[in-house]
Amino acid sequence: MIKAVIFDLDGVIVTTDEFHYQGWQKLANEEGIFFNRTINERLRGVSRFESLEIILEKATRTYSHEEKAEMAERKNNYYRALLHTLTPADILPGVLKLLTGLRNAGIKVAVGSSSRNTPFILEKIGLSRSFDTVSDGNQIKKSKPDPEVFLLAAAKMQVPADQCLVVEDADAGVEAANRAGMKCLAVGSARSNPLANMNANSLNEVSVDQLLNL
Ligand code: B16
Ligand code: MG
Repeated sequence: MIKAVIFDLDGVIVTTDEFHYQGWQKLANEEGIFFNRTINERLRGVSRFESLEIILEKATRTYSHEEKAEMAERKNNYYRALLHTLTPADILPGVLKLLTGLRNAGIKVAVGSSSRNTPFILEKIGLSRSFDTVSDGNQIKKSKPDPEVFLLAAAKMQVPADQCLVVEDADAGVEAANRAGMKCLAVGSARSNPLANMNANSLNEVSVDQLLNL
């Protein structure tokens, strides 16, 4: 029986995934490092520093820790400039309907995101007060596919892991949900992931009843 639903943020609640791509592409261009949308798919759900390490696999020289820190910060500045354009109109289709339906059914709702920008994004889209708890990149040591971010959300809600459902758009996030012992709905980029209990293109296609009966 599902008692809580934990929503990933980037790619599930809002399309910040495109902004991440644009920020990394700009940085890679400046550094002369090959980067494209296929490589970008590997960055979904993983932390900023781990994302940079994936991008640097294509670099032709090594970078010092200081250089890496500067590059991660530069990308984050590009990304945050784009985040300033966010409004509630950027919430993905189906999200608000599900949040309302879950709350009406007495189900707890949380955010479980690797992003350190989570509080800022939630504020920009007007959802800062819409969740029982927020677990994000500022509060964890290991990012997805480690289950830490979801286990923290469950602990804060005081709901056992096997009564939680995770909604994810990243293969790393689906793996994290599995490792947490939680059910998982995979959407968007993870819509074909066979490890999920349910797959959908968009949350628009999903009803509260379907989620609660997983
Ligand atoms: P930041 P999620 C993740 O968010 C993104 O999918 C991933 O691409 C990003 O590197 C990570 O957040 C860290 O983001 O640089 O803002 O701390 O999908 O877990 O909501
Ligand atoms: Mg995501």
